[in-house]
Amino acid sequence: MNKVLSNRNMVARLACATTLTATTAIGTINAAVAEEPPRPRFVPGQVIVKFKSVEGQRAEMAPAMMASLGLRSEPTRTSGGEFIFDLSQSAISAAAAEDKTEAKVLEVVEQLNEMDKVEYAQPNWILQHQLRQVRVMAENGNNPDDPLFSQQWHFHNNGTDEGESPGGISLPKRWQKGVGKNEVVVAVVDTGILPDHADIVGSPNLGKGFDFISDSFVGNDGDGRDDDPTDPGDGYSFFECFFLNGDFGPQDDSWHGTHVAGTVGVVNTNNGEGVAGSAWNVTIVPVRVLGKCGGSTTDINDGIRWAAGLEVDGAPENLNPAKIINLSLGGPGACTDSPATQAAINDAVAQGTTVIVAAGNNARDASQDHPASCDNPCRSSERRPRASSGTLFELRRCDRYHGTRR
Ligand SMILES: [Ca+2]
Ligand SMILES: [Ca+2]
Ligand SMILES: [Ca+2]
Repeated sequence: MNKVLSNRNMVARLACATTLTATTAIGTINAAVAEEPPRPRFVPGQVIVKFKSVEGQRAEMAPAMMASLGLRSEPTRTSGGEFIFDLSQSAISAAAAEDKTEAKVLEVVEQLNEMDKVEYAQPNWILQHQLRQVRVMAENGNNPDDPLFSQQWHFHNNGTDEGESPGGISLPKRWQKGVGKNEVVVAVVDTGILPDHADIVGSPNLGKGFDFISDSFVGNDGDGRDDDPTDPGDGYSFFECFFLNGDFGPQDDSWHGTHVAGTVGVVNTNNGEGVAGSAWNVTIVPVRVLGKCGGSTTDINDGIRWAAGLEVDGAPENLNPAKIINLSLGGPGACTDSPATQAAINDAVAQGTTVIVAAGNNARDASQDHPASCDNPCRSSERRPRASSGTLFELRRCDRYHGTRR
């Protein structure tokens, strides 16, 4: 357990944080609306630093140097070997007096990146999910027998005939060749899961997950990290999250992780209840990283590595390493601004895991989002671009199709 992170009160420190936007990488649809990209936001007062030398990292940042940068002397180590530094109280007070806390973090990041011994330094960006809009289509009447399948138009066979939907991913055709295997593990790195949902309870597809949200306010479950990835809801009241995600609110609970996991296949399919999943027999491992106002880069990265089967301090061994990681999350800013995110994806890919990220939501150029713009993942866009939008969308494209698979 990361005690330093788990004991933090993010509300008190969020005088100037921001937003990244999460999306559904597998399935579903979003009404793309062109808009100005939101300002990237980050955990106030936090800086992520990766030193070039693996050994003796603490020794390389002398107390005098930390003090000169305005950093506290007890950083927290991440799963990527980075350190999370907090601004010292005196530095925060001095910056706050001039309303420049956010600028101070960026200034320190710049100073650190100029040091020879620093591989990279960056803010601890905050990412967020994005609500989906599911379009209700006419009754399909095709298999399976789940009553709401008729509304899952994105699953239908592509076409305009009866029972078909333009843009459908033609799952009925694919199901004729097979409905998936339980040994295929998909980690849904998102807001968690509702294990007692009527269409999920008792599902053999639900594997053991973990809750990586270290801040109790964001986690909204009364504590920091824990072994229960149940989603307690991520709704917020007026102004509660404004400094974190720029939204005045209020906002209802999204249940985004349950939605994504259900789309992939955690739900019981062909059971005469609720909806159908894409893969009827897949194993879903819910990895909770997004809560109220979003989620931090460091929590998300720990979740990515754990999902891939890598060791993370404070978390138990993942007995179901993922063949596929679904990241329906992201936010403004190119991946080059978050090398820690790139490092986590690289580590997962090195394990033989395929990483799928959302791209193109809200009609934002994928090159200006991360992790959509990171190297290695497959990008899944939910909507083809409108020719007039000038927006870059990448539809289910993999930069590299990995030869090694579990
Ligand atoms: Ca918790
Ligand atoms: Ca929990
Ligand atoms: Ca069902």
